[in-house]
Amino acid sequence: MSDEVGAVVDVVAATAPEIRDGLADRRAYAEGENPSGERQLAADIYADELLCERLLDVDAVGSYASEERDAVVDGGDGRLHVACDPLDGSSNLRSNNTMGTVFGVYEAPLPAPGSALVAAGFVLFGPITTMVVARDGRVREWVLDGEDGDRRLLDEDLALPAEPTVYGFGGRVSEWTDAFAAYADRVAGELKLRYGGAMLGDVTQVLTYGGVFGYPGLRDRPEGKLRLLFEAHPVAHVVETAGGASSNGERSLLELTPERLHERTPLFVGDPGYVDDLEAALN
Ligand code: P6P
Repeated sequence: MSDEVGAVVDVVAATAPEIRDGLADRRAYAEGENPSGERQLAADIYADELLCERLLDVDAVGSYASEERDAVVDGGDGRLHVACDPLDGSSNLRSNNTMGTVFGVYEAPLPAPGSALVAAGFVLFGPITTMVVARDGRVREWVLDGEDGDRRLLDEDLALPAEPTVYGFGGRVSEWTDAFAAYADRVAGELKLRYGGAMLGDVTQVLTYGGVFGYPGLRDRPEGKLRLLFEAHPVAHVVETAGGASSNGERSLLELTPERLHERTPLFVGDPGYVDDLEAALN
């Protein structure tokens, strides 16, 4: 990809092997917390520093924001603004399970509306390293198996399977609202549970097998856990481009504009029928 958005994607792809190679020796907690009050692993900080430096080196990138930083980092007058969670699911590092890097490329200053996304995607550190990118109305998937971002195309038009098979819902069941618990109970009677504790792995289950993933608003935390700008917008852009739906319980996540950089939202993505049923169940 030689264009401006392609330059951003190329940087994420080229940085992924270094992030993955740096995981084994960065499993310890660092001193601080991220702006959401969550403890940071050394790996979180390492991934964030690599991506911030490399992405701001792209002329077209005017700013960078991440889940690990309080404020947007200015990078000049480029027209693209990149928001990312450098290592989403890093709590899975101690248990050696999946995690990844998720990013959104906006044509407006951050925090931006979902409608300002021109591309979004994620790298998944699973048994193999893959990357999914949604742009220009299409989702592509690659294996990242070389150094410097070399990649092999796996799927040039990834589409959500029409037949839903799996589901995964975050949060403790005791913290679910009665309305969501009733919906989840129905879904559990129809689909197979696939919940790995890292959004990107769980969303990839849905993209691969069809179904629905969500992290609902909770009794004492109606805004839920996941971040609108860094997690919800990008995965909603990928899943909707792949033919699925997204929701915060009321409307598409892409219709939302965060007022604050680290604003949280309930998040649901996947089969349009199950997403419609969720919105009906919650309202
Ligand atoms: P819980 C990982 O920490 C994360 O941000 C998402 O990747 C994941 O979906 C969620 O939190 C898991 O949260 O409460 O199940 O540990």
